[in-house]
Amino acid sequence: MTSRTSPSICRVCMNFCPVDVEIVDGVVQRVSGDRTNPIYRGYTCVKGRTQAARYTDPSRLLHTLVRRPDGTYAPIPTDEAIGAIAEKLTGIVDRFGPRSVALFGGTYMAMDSPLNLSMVDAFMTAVGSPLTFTTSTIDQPGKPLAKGFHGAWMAPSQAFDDPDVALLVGNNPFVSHQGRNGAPADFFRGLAARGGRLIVIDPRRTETAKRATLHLQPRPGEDAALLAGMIRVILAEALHDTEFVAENVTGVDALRAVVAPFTPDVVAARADVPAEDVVAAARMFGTAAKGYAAAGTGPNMTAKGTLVEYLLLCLDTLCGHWMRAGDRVRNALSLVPAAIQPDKAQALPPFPAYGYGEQLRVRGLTMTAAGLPTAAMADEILLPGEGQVRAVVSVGGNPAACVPDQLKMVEALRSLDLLVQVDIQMSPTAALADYVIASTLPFEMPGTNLMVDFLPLYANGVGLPESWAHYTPAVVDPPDGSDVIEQWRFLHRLAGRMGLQLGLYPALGEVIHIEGSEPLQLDMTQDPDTDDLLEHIHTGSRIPFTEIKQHPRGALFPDPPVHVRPRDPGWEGRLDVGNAIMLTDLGDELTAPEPEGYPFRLISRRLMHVMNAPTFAAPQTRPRHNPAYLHPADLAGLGVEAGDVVEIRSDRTAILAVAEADDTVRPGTVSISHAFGGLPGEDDADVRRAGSNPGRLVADDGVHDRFSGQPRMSNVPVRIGPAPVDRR
Ligand SMILES: Nc1nc2c(c(=O)[nH]1)N[C@H]1C(S)=C(S)[C@@H](COP(=O)(O)OP(=O)(O)OC[C@H]3O[C@@H](n4cnc5c(=O)[nH]c(N)nc54)[C@H](O)[C@@H]3O)O[C@H]1N2
Ligand SMILES: Nc1nc2c(c(=O)[nH]1)N[C@H]1C(S)=C(S)[C@@H](COP(=O)(O)OP(=O)(O)OC[C@H]3O[C@@H](n4cnc5c(=O)[nH]c(N)nc54)[C@H](O)[C@@H]3O)O[C@H]1N2
Ligand code: SF4
Ligand SMILES: [Mo]
Repeated sequence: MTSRTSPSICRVCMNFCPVDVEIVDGVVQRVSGDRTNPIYRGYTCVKGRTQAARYTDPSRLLHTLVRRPDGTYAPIPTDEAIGAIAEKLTGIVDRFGPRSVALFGGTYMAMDSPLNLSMVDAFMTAVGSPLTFTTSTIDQPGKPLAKGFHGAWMAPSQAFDDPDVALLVGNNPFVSHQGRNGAPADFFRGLAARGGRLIVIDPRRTETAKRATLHLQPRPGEDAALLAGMIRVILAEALHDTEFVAENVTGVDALRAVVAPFTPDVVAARADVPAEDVVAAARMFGTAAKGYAAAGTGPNMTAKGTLVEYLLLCLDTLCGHWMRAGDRVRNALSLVPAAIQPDKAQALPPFPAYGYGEQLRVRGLTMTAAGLPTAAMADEILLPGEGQVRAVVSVGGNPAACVPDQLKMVEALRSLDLLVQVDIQMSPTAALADYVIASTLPFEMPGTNLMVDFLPLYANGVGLPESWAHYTPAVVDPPDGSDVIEQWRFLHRLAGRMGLQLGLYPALGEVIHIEGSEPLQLDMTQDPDTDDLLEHIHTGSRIPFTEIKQHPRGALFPDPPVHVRPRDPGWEGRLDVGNAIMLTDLGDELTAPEPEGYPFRLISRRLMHVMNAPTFAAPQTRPRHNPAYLHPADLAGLGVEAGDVVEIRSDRTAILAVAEADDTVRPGTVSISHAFGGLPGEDDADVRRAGSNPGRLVADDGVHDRFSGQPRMSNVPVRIGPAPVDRR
């Protein structure tokens, strides 16, 4: 028996915890947190700690599969599959044009290797198709979109600058690890130690809300009204940073006029929270010297994500919660190109964040700052005519389970001429695919924490508090006799077989157009060396890749220090808190009609033991299903007991779910996570084992955010009743 322990990076979720991987006879045996780590301090979650089981689970795909005419699957050498896919894709492009090929990129595209994202861009550019859909526009697309309406401060927010107040709206970092990355409790301890305040707005008394100084537990979907109410108090009591506003902000009078009707009483009645709590939250936020506001997925999924994110930016801007000239950026970017480090105390004025680039064929949707609206993907497949999508390549995601309006998406995926799914298991999408490419697992490939380094650029309040960089080599080989491939390498080989030439940009180079950033023309005749490509995509980073590689357990890189520079002479850019489109939408909030006949609101959430879709894991941690959590009083009112199967019905369709009692859930809401269950029509009998898919209850062309196209995936009006007798 040979046994060794290798340091590596957990890549089951985007927290990228440094871990020690114990390997016995070439097989991952045990994963534990690296206790020597100065940032994470040995932190891991249950998913990370139990992931060894993934490497040997009998349901792991070790071979690529091809669907036979009778619908069953047979193993096929990966290279043979790639050859066949190349031939089919080339035929489809020749016949229908490049736009007939779409790519779907899910969460694992961004996770196991930082090469995936660059390779996806290179591949789709070479194919000539603009149709890359990702989860970004069904997640928190309001974040980049709102910056377009508001503008962006060209230095970081005070989120990592020892804030005295944090306002978290529908965000639960204790479970999701979205927020301060690292060990979630550390941030909140630090905040409390400084005498700081935590304000949480969430219809559920979440693990995070339990630590809050003030928890508002409103009706879902009322965040815009609540934030407008807070802004009204801050302006009325002149708690804002008048000096910062005078120098850098425009639109205050317009905002003041539109928030005028959002009095504490009006807001309190709408959201069903105490009026004095709205005032208290505003004062807590407005009087703090330093602070920040951030939303999670919940509010972004209410079809008002752009507006909510805009109002949060307005709150931060009114209170001057942005870093100033001379401030030290403690978490200066280490791995992404240094040229995009925000480090100047000045305002980038508003810019177009939608309405440009690719025009989709439905609902007037276009390219956006958050990417192409994924809610239009099913229509782009189903709608006949010029540009109709005939083939989809899906990497790192599970569109058949995760994209809202599952009924339509599954119909669309079934209708394709070619569906290729890269996966580690027979997910619902794999079960519809013509080819299922068996993917390598994270410890079997090199990687870096590039994506978590990038997070502070994406939004306020996400990322690591210090400059932390980490590279890991592959620490184990794929299982003996297996034939698995990295996601990016699959795309590279596929392009090679299609006769395409790929140009690989450094990280974000293609998206952000960094001056001097040139694509590396890849050798298409042989497999590239992973580390050579990693070195290329980290071109221009503040810390050279070769330096990062010398620290097997990762390292802090405080030097060279980054300080915020003063405003350029003559710079006149201003942030806009009075955008006419946003303020019109806000004004409409007070008159929005309530749907009748649906007494409950279904709200989104995450579960500790899974990363979205259930993946095989150690048997003791694998959840059997995703419960529909209801307040005990609601259960009693429905005449249902915990553990009973209930029917949840929206205006789109109905699903079955297993009810569970939970007094942290606001009465009148049902809190349920997504991506469970099987294919429509096949999973009802199995609900206690396989769980339920709330995305099935959502129509992709119903109530939606008009900029991102994101449908209402939280605050969904539903009726709940006992399941039909034969289904209980
Ligand atoms: N109703 C509703 N719908 C939602 C949401 C919601 O809250 N409610 N949330 C939305 C959000 S925020 C997101 S990001 C999306 C997520 O949507 P997706 O990204 O599509 O979903 P995931 O479950 O993260 O994708 C996981 C896929 O990758 C596979 N996988 C797991 N581990 C690995 C690995 O190590 N390597 C590889 N190659 N594959 C792996 C899994 O088998 C699965 O098929 O869902 C969205 N949909
Ligand atoms: N353990 C675990 N971690 C994960 C994931 C996972 O599936 N499991 N998924 C990952 C992904 S893809 C993402 S995008 C992040 C998401 O990270 P978060 O956004 O922090 O995810 P959640 O924990 O679902 O928190 C959303 C919160 O919004 C609340 N909410 C729902 N509707 C509303 C509303 O109308 N208003 C308000 N104010 N709140 C509302 C819910 O009650 C919930 O507590 O998590 C990531 N991390
Ligand atoms: S928080 Fe995420 S990265 Fe850390 S151990 Fe858990 S799954 Fe892995
Ligand atoms: Mo997400």
